[in-house]
Amino acid sequence: MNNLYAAFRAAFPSDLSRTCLETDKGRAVTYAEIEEQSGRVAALLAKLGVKAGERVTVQVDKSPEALFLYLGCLRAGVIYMPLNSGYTASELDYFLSDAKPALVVSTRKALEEMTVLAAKAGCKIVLTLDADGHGTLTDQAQSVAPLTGIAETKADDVAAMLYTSGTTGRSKGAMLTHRSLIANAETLVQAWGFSEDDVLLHTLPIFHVHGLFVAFGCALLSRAKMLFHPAFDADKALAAMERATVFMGVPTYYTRLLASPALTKDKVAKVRLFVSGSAPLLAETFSAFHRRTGHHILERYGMTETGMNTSNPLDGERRLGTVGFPLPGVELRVADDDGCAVPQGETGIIEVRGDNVLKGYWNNPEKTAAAFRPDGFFITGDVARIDKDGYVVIVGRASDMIISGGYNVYPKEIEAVIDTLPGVGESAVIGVPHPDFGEGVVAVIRTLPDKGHPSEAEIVATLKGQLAGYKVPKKLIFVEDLPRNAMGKVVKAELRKANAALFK
Ligand code: MCA
Ligand code: AMP
Repeated sequence: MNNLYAAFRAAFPSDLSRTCLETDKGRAVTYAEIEEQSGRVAALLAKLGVKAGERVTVQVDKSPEALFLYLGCLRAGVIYMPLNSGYTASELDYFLSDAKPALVVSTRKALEEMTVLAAKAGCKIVLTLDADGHGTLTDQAQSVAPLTGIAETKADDVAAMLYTSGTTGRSKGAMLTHRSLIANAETLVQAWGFSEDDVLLHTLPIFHVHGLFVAFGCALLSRAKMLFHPAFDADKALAAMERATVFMGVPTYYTRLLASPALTKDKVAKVRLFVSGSAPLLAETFSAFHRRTGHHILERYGMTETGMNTSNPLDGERRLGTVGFPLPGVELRVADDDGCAVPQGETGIIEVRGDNVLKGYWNNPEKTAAAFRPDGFFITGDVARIDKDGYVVIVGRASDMIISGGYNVYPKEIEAVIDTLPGVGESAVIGVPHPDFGEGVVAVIRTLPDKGHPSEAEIVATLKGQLAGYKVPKKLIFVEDLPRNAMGKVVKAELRKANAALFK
């Protein structure tokens, strides 16, 4: 089976009138509806002239219709390219001009702005889709007869493209094939024991790997029912938890659940599995969650480029501070700078190889070549060691990337905006421990003497105009000098240490 949708459809129950997902408003979406509506989207794409291998760029809110769109693209063999709904016009401008989509789907509110940006990137068709499922996409899809088949894609064809940044600023489109997405989802269904008796509480955004390929993929491949929430809200999640058997989230979800007195053993009596990932789970969260609920959260590790690489075991010890073992089908080594495995227990960079790994970066053979070793291992940039029992322990990152509430933040992007402001000499953006987001973004700004500089509020306003909200520093610190090493380079480690208690 070479098309991800074909793999999903093969797992559908024989009775298509069964509920596949239920929204927080009580709307039930059946497998028959999934089949029909994704078929309508696929037929509409053909009618609009969007061909296999072309990109459909999507910046919409979470809804069942957004899933129909994703599945319709798979069925048509068209590349699905979801974008974080928080991205601003200047961020979108880059993604569109790089990806050159044949079709863009946006909210009605963003239509005017998106039409201009799309046209600039050579794309003439912009359709709309709102959180309530309405929009020109839905209207037009209802006017065509649904496609009943599935495009004959090859395993190596790109199913989705997700943008992700390296250390050096500009995002790159990670091309994920049908084969990688099928392989990784099938592995996770096995590893985590998913079955049609499961009820997955789905509160993650669906523009990233975690919510789209891991959570949704596991549910569709196993016929598990989904309780589908538009976003994570601790109170609403807890109210729904009584009916769930599996929950997945980033560490912030767990700290927010713990902050509520409503999280009790009784509340989670039906849950068999809690999964965490996308950012390090703190030991105190793991332990507090166990004390409160009796559950050891299962921590796993992955990346946009690779899907999931390692997982703590479903049965067996889920070891605190580790991300478990390489998943079946994933070869993993901890290597030195030359790509040679270091002895067990020593620290190096995680490299992985397997069907799960991306095909390459869109339109970027140099970055693709630099990301792989000659023997096909992909260099993740995550610093780790393997403990004596084989558990992988992540100890850091090769880049100074920050992970805030499960979203990656690249300091360079923020520094580039701040450094252009009057009266600013230079800025250094760092991540420091934050009780809610895991890491909180902080900008340390060296101001120029006697020049005057914009106020904190003005700088924040400028940043918000250009960057998604989660990237905007939670705190700005003005200094006369930044700590430097002998080469004159700012020593961020020192800044992180000095500000470690900022949010405590
Ligand atoms: C929202 N805000 C944030 C974040 N999210 N600030 C810092 N970090 C964040 N993550 C800001 C907004 O800009 C806004 O700022 C204010 O918080 C309120 O926004 P709202 O949307 O209401 O926030 P929220 O609902 O509290 O959202 C926090 C959240 C959300 C629930 C933790 O960020 C979230 O769902 N994160 C999950 C991310 C995720 O799925 N990651 C997986 C990536 P202002 O008020 O100033 O405007 S996939 C991945 O990493 C790999 C493959 C893997 O291993 O999974
Ligand atoms: P992204 O580029 O959004 O896919 O983020 C992937 C990065 O998130 C990885 O390279 C890791 O640095 C980090 N990550 C994901 N899961 C974990 C985890 N369980 N523990 C620590 N870091 C993680």
